[in-house]
Amino acid sequence: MFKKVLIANRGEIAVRIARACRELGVRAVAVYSDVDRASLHVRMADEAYGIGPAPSRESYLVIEKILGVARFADCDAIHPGYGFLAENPALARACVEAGVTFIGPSAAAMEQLGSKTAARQIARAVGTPTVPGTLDPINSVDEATEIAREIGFPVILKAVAGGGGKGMRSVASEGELASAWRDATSEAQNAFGDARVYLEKYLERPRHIEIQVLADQHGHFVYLGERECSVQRRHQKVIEEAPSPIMTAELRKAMGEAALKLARAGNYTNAGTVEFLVDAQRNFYFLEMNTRLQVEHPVTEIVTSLDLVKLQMRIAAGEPLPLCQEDIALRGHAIECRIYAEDPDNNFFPSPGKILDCGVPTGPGIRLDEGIYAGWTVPNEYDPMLGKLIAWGRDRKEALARLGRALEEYYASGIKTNVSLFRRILASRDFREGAIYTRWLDDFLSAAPTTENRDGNEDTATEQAAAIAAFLWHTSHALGASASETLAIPESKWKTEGRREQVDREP
Ligand code: MV4
Repeated sequence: MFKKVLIANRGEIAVRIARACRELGVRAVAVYSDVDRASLHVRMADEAYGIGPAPSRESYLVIEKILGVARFADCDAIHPGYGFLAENPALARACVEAGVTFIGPSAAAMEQLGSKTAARQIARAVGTPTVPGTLDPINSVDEATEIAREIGFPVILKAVAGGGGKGMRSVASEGELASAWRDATSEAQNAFGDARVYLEKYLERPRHIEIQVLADQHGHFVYLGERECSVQRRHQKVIEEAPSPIMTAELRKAMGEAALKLARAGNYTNAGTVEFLVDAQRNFYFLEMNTRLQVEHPVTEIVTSLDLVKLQMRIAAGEPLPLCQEDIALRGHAIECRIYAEDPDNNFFPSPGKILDCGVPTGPGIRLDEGIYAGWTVPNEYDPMLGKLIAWGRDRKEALARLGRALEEYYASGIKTNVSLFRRILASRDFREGAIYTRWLDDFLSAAPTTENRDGNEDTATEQAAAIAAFLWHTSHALGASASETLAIPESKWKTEGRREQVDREP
């Protein structure tokens, strides 16, 4: 095992990796930008080094700075986390040259499987199903029309360089193709500097289901079941769960084996995720591969009882996988909420700032992966994710009940958070029934308030009352009051107003 690992990241994932290091008896080295000097990941590490100004282009994204620290601090490995340099083959390559182990796949595997078009070609070659459509970019509207007629409408145009839904247009009929072509190509040009698009059959209301895979350096591959990630807002995941509410043992096996075929063909090593779209008939289609540890890895950890970060480190250190496919058993149900410093009442606008106080949910079946503390200021230079709240239950129903309960215990005052969004989602009939698809949340949020009410959302007054009750609970709890006192109606107008002011700081 390594002696010292550099964590080339910040926030909750850097904290998560530091915890794995601690458990393995490995020293954890943090890096931080000027605005992260007092961040939790720095406090959790054994050593920490400044790497420059707040903008990530001048700090967390500068390979030479990261490797400079690795050399100076005599680290034997680098864990990139997710985002930043995690899927940049240049870092993996620079590590090889510097004699430092990159905790992740090889640069070559990253290039092959991390590229959408290259991965699609590999998928076709090995028989992992892909959405019907072209493999190569299309040169003209006429060519697009011809292909669309062949595969049948509706179709979807996607940017070759695509990501985050940019340069993507669905086309219902031939009459819409020309304008969709103009929109998709110009958006792709603006976003990626690459106007090329390709065409696929458009799937209506598909689910986004991904398979977690692990591969060691000795040719052993396993899949760790799936994660259902259909609840997304503007192509950002909001809630993830394992298992998927629609999964069957047969489908899991078929998708798992399809994912491993792809991983094997790309000589993949370490942890990776294979994304699929799944239609209403449970047909699945390969979408893309993520060659990193993902934000939502905890739901898989919980239902498999495995520690993915420690396994990543063991694999990178050359150890063989300590388990084979038959050893992997799934137990219960886990659901994760991504908690952001953003204002759900103001179009989810980021809400960085100083956290005055925060409440940490605990109790049966609860896990909180956070990178914050009371008194810390959420910087505005980075993604404003504060952490992830994850609930486990013996079944989905119990997991949902625990998640709802833990969300009531969660608060971060001084900033806005998106916690009220989860209360709304958990209260909706569609979500409770698992009737979700990739555009479900966007549809849900743009639906008229009457629809939302019919779906079982609490009205504002109820929600306010609940928030006040939660606040009272915290206040009295801190003072050691009894349960009956916590529900007492405030007797003084001053107290009521004071409490209301506090509550208003919460989402
Ligand atoms: C699709 C699709 C329907 N049919 N492809 C969006 C992001 C990109 N990675 C793939 N995406 C989609 N591709 C076909 N042929 C619907 C989506 C899609 C989506 C996919 C995953 C998660 C959220 C999504 C939200 C809207 C659309």
